[in-house]
Amino acid sequence: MKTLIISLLSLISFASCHSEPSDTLSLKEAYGDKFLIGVAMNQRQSSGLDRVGAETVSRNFNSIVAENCMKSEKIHPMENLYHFEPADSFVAFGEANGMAVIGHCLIWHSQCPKWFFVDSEGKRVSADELKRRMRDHITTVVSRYKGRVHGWDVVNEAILEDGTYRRSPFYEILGEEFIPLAFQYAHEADPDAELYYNDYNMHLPAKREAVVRLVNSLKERGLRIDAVGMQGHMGMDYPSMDAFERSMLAFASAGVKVMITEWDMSALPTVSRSANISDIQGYKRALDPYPDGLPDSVSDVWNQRMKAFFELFLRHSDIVSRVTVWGVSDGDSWKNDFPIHGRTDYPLLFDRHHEPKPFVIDLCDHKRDDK
Ligand code: 9MR
Repeated sequence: MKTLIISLLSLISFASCHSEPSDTLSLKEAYGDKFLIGVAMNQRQSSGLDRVGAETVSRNFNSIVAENCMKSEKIHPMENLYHFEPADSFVAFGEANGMAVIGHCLIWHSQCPKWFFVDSEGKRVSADELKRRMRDHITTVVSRYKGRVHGWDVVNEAILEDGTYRRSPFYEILGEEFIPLAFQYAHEADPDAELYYNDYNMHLPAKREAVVRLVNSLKERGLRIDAVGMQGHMGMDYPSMDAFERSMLAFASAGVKVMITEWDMSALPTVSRSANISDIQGYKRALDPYPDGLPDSVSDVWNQRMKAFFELFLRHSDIVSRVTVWGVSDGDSWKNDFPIHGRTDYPLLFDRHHEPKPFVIDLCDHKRDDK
């Protein structure tokens, strides 16, 4: 019943949202020749339940990435059980729309099921056993979509802000070696697929340098790595454009392409919990200041900053191969639940009615006038 109601609501808003033809270029029409214009899809969109969302994707983007359905916890919840259906429909959606399909992600400490690291008695597995499990997982998933997935986030978020390795179970059991092994297994399973290292806060100098060292060491071993994914989770006051650009250039100098992989910009102020932790209600209000809409003054600053970053990516289109936003419309964003559940954020390119934000219209109109 719930599904039926959602479908009917989707149909109604689909009709109202798309009744008027527009002469505005879509993002992929305007900038698809510079780099891939991608978006993360959730399961409701790729399965067709959210038809409005799916339509916004097919109209505006030429690349998709799975927001959750290919993560190990979802696709491989138990050692002898794979759950492929959502990932199958995600890949099929991309193929049906002629898009570059991106797999996210093969090895990540988060959203990784517990069974991965323990034996039947609950004891930590040996290095050899973890290698066997990694190989099985990567080979099974990558082979299933061989020739259909354009590129994989092979390892996600393995390096900390200070440039050291994250103490994840992968690292604790295998040491640094788990990263080259993951790239080797992925390449063996689909030699034609592009392979990426993906991480956040990549503008920080120590992290930048560590990722450059990682790229160099993979290349020295003769392993394939095509690009570094810079997750673009931004705020109104971070990162500085200068530091972000410096990392883009550093990665390109190491001989890989740069991808802006998870772009979104919170429009809400950055709030420190330490300010007054006894005032819980005040803290919540500070974290959710615009539940009924973004004030124009804030929206203007947000749009200018997003536009400036997009122009930065365009200026470096010789080294940038993809720009992917992390969600379709504001209502879909993980930011509405972080750092507290149920707040109202405005971080994406399309608003809650699937209308493009002013800076997107601006960029596309500008391009149309050029044509
Ligand atoms: O957007 C994703 C959200 O729906 C999930 O609940 C969350 C679970 O960790 O992961 C989010 O996506 C993350 C991505 O996979 C890796 N980089 C950080 C993203 C935001 O947390």
